[in-house]
Amino acid sequence: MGDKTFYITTAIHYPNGRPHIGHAYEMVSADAIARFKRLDGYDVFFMTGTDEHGLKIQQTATKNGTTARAYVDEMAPVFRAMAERLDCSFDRFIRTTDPDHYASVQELWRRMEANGDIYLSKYAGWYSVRDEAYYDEGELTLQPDGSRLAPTGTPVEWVEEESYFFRLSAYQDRLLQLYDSQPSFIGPDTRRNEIVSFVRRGLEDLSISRTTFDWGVPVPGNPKHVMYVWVDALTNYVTGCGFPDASDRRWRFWPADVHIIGKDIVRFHTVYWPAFLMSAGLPLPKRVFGHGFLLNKGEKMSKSVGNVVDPFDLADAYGVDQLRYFFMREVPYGGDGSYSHEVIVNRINADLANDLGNLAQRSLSMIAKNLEGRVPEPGELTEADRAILSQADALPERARRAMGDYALHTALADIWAVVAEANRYFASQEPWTLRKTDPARMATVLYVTAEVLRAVGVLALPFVPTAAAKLLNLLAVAPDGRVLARVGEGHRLAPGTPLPAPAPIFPRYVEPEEA
Ligand code: ME8
Repeated sequence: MGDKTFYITTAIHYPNGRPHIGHAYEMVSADAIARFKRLDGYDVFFMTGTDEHGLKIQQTATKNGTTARAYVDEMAPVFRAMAERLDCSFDRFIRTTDPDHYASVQELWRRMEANGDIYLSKYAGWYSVRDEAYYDEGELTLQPDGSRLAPTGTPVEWVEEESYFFRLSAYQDRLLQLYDSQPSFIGPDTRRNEIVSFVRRGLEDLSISRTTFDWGVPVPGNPKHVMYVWVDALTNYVTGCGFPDASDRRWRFWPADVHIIGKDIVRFHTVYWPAFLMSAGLPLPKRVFGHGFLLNKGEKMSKSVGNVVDPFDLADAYGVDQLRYFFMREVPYGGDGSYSHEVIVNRINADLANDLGNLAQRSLSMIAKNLEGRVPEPGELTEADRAILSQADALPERARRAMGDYALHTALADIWAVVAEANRYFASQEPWTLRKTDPARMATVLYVTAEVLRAVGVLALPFVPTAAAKLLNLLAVAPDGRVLARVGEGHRLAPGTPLPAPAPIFPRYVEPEEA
């Protein structure tokens, strides 16, 4: 472990239904970033989890004839199982019902109160139960029947209750100053612009407690109130680092390097969350990155439309690595993308089975058949050899740059560009012809190809962990060689090393009826 730390979180997911493809997408993409940073020598803390309080959960539980507690105890493990099924390397799966979280949120509240930012008043406004948010009159659309809809399309109702308020209005200048002095705080840029103009329009104080239901964290000193679910939810990020215990060994991870969240909750993370932290006197996260939405052939997924795609079914149908690759390669990170069977099959067969799978299979079988299954002894390198090797050697730096901007799709495109180039190299060198005409040259070509595959294998680990590990096994790369620092000239494969028998790493996807 290096001494450079990296703390990355996903949003904590509402377990008021089964996980959907959006949850899977967020988890997998955050996992790839976490794995990439580990590969690059960072001491990484990766946290995901479930957001279990609030009216919506309570209502769903009641509808299911059970208690909120029993309901979340049944659903949270399904989210955890999904993270495990998708090979996500989380270090903690936090639940907002965890006892240490209660202690943490209540302490954050006390600190905000001690700073003079919390006061008791009355709240009256248009509330969407489904969004767990109040909306301004001006944001609503009036329906022909006189009812009103939130901008998200959900119904709102008029609610009046005694409520604690957070003095958000006092933070406008400090927030604008933050966006200005730390331009990378909000990514991608489109999201940043939206937030800056939202905050410029002025901020109202925020109602942060509820008395109309009790499934939440009690307000310290006034347990008639439970905390507004977003105060509770956002605080999970510091709970994970041991807050309020600054002597906890995980506290070294705070402030977070990045919160990975979806575009719909950027406002909560870049307006409310930094204001709460400023009020409590805690350091702010370095970056909040809002990824896009995955749509089902262009349509937003929703339970009412019936097009929610079960991530467990997708993993069974296509394979975990295949699904992960599709998510990260197909959709430019930060933008929206759409899902369809055709596109995913095309990606699996073209990029994985053909480009990488075949190249590995062909070159490694030639080594097995003609070179006693040992890493070949290269002769003098030609211009073509040096060109492809230098492209492979440049991958760590290129990937660091792309991943530094959370351009996961670019990192993958760069890796697969080297795979494509290696295929062209292999085809033009014709090692199968050299076998008869110039076996020494064949050995060099196979050596160079194996070296490129080694670089690709290491670089692909964060994205397709199982298949990449298989490829590195086939190349007899030791565990300590599976890091970015070992890619390149100083650490080439040692000629003569015995290799295991080649085996396919990416099978073609065959339609079940054809199989
Ligand atoms: O918002 N495509 O939970 P959530 C991609 N509990 N991402 C999607 C998506 C889609 N179709 N639909 C949702 C919450 N997401 C809160 C978060 S954090 C302190 C509290 C993303 O279960 C969404 O943007 O509704 C969010 O980042 C995450 O999935 C969880 O959504």
